[in-house]
Amino acid sequence: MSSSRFHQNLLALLQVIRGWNLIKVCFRHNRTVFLSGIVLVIILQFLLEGCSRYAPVPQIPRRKVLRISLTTRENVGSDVYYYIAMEFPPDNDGEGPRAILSRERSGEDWTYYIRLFDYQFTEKFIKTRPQDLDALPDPFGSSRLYDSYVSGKYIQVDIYLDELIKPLPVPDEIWLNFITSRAPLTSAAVNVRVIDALKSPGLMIRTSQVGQLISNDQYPNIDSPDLTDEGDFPADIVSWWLRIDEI
Ligand SMILES: [Ca+2]
Repeated sequence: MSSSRFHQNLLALLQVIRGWNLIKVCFRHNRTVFLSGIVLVIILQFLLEGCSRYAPVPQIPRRKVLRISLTTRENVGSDVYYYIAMEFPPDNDGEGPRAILSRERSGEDWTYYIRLFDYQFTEKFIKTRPQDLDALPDPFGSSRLYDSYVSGKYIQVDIYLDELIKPLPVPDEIWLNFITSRAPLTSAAVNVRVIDALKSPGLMIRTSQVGQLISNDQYPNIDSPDLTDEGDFPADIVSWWLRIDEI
């Protein structure tokens, strides 16, 4: 040990002895004050520990995401219009969005839709008829989008529910339909053929049922029929599922 290190240690020892002597003097002169101080320190330490232990942990609010997955008979086609149509209360009459893409009843009971065409996702709220039926949908890059992709026969769309329906809270029922065609939604008096869609009485998901898988297996009565025309196979939805997750 060097002499300077030894010197430092010696000084530290002397300070400890000096401090201890001071405590002894205090204790001797005023034992009550000294004991009260110790009790006060113990109480303060207990309170501080208790506060830190039971302090509320800040909660990050969780958000609900509606996940929609469609599978087609052949690879998703660039010339097919894929519509995911939704209807929110109080509009619903128990049937959901109708599979009608033209003429007077076009987009009947559609509140909102997501469209996939030429591998591009777009979206539209239908508030003013017939203008919103004929307008081009908006790019689907909004705050509602959580994720979306097309891969082979799969179409996946995940959307934030709290950004889908305003004002909040999100209603407990959302009605859906999946509709395909080779021409877009229009109010014009033309014949837009619906290739595939869910059958009436429609599909409803409850937003309170977080984590519950809803699929075509549970709804044979409304599932979209299988197509027989081979040219329409990219537009043939053969299976689908929905789920609401909290993230
Ligand atoms: Ca089908």
